Amino acid sequence: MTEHDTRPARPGAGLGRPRRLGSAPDPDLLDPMEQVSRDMLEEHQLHRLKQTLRHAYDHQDFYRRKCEAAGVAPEDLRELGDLARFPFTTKQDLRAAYPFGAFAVPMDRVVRVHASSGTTGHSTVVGYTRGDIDIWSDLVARCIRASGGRPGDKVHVAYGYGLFTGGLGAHYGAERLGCVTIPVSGGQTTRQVRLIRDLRPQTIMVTPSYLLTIADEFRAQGVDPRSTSLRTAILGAEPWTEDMREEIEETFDLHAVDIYGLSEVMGPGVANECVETKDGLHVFEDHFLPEIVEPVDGTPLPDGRSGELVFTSLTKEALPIVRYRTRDLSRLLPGTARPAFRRMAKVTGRSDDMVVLRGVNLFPGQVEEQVLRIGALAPHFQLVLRRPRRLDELTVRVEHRPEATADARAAAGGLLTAALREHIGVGADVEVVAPGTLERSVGKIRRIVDERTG
Ligand code: DLL
Repeated sequence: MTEHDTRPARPGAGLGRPRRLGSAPDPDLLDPMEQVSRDMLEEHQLHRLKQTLRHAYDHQDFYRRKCEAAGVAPEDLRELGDLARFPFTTKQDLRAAYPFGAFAVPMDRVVRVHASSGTTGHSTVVGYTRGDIDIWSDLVARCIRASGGRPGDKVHVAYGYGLFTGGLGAHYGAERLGCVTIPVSGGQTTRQVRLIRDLRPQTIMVTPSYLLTIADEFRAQGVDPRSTSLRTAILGAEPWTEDMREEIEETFDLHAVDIYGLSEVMGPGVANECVETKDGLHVFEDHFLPEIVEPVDGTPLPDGRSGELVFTSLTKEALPIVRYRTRDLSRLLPGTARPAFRRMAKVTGRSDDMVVLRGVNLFPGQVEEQVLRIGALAPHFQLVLRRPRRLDELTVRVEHRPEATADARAAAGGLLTAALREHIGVGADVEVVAPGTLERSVGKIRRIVDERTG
């Protein structure tokens, strides 16, 4: 690093904890909108929100019909709080409009489509005008910079390229920031490792679960992952916990920073953590208005309360989206490193990934926390659901670390069962299996294996 280099230092480098965090970027590096006052931001939001509602109402049939049924029209919005009177948009609305029915511009203005990674039924197709791609690129550039990346850095993109928004979204943002963009996509893990060793990127953009797969491959090749050139990992597209952050930072000696987004709202770059605080993700509120609602009945909840995230786009042209129900669970907090933008707490899970076991609600992230607190266990686990006799049963299948002693391995299962009971209140069987037994992720990981029948 040179004297003028504003990139954050590596976190550990033998310093031990507490981790030395990077410093805030030079204000000259920030977008003007990242530095405005909250009042000025809200003025912008109101102006843009009025435009978005008008655009959606005039050009999105399904949304106009919903507004008519609810008895509201764009002119009813006078202040930001009036948004709560407008109907939600749901995944079902977008599915019913498949493939292009939700587009609000003529097809000759659409320059790109992506599709959501829907696990059930039709996926949803989303579209972008040239202007949308431009703003998306700016926002992902903002994310990389907030994570510690700087123009001239090499960025290894291991999110999948294709209909998934991860690869191309990251790619355009890295180019926009002026980085040397390495478009690797997901998979071919041996090659990922070779490219990291040979091209020496400073930044990697990848799902946290796939980064663990890459770490295994480094070790398999006899290379310590801490010895690589990587100093920043921009991780998202799936939930991951603070314990996982610690695991990954320790494994690679880098800063692990959270990036959030979803295709229906844009793709990656709706919110991102700032490396100097790593305290939740600043929502880019000049382009997206976040709300938290009660997941069952949709009642708006105040900042600080946990519930389902809802987003309204403020500048999108091809697919404006009003009050989109994400099913992601989080809460809104005041801004820190970017004071005007509120933060969203790390997503704890999706309401569709919630397992209800004898009345107790459980998310894979809660199991992840407990697994990672037991030294002998590796961060590779699955939740297997079965229904042997009318009642659901959960088995946590988890790998032990290769270096764990026989005694530690023997004790680990019991420790995890006890921790799950004590901290989450569920009774689960634990099967400790050998390293490399469980399926590895090359993108978004599947944590829940549902073997229930009937
Ligand atoms: O996953 C966009 C993305 C790509 C985000 C790369 C970040 C990095 P979809 O395939 O539409 O888009 O899936 C969106 O993924 O509703 C969340 O459930 C989950 N998700 C995305 N980012 C995070 C995150 C992309 N940082 C769905 N933490 C969202 C937790 C996340 N969950």
